[in-house]
Amino acid sequence: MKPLFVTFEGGEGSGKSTLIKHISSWLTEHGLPHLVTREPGGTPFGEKVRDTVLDAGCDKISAKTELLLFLAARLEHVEKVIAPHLEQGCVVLCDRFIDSTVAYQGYGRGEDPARVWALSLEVVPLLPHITFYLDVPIEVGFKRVAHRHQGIDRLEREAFSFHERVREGFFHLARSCPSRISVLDATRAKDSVQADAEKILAKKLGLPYAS
Ligand code: Z5A
Repeated sequence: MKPLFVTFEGGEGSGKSTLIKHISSWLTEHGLPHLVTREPGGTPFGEKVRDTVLDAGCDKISAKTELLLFLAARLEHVEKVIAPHLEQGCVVLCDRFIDSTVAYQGYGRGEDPARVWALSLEVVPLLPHITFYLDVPIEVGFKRVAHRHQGIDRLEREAFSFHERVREGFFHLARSCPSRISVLDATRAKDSVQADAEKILAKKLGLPYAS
């Protein structure tokens, strides 16, 4: 079994969770063992960091503190969960990873993106094999999740301009790493987005794919 680390990136409501669920079923149909996980989260510590860092009632923490919290959660996640699964030859599907850190804490919060990238890799020297960046205009993504009852978190309540900078950041990353990051136009119907992702994964995994 060849391990494969796949990450899903995008703005709020871009359809990452929906696509991951679909790809998980698709991998099951092909009999491929896999893990579905997310960031921040994926370990008990990571879930606590998630609660803290996304808590809308949390006092304003500095951009650097926020960055270090995401990285601390990632280190635990990779050491305790992701790396052991990859070592067993699993496919790991992860909702957000390093590109979110560069896009949100770098481009969004205004920390130097190159430094955020370098620090992230110093703390956790692991890059995904494949990253799907699901692109939707900010207003489309927010409209899709507007019905949720839980209220909006610290990052969601940031200004429109913050989310625009994040989106630009994702585009910049995609241009810098074209062999790793596939940009999917996520304004299309779910089945079109899913078909694109399946095709790319089938090629990488050596699976037959009828388009
Ligand atoms: N963050 C960070 O700042 N730095 C970091 O290093 C990391 C994370 C790792 C996590 O939020 C926050 O953490 C995130 C960045 C920050 N903050 N923001 N903003 P989260 O995990 O709670 O939220 P999210 O990642 O933004 O996920 P989401 O809101 O759940 O969106 P999604 O997973 O991308 O979308 P979805 O749940 O699959 O779909 C939303 C709805 O759209 C749903 O009703 C679907 O049925 C529908 N949908 C999905 N696809 C389509 C298509 N193609 N057409 C129409 N409708 C669709």
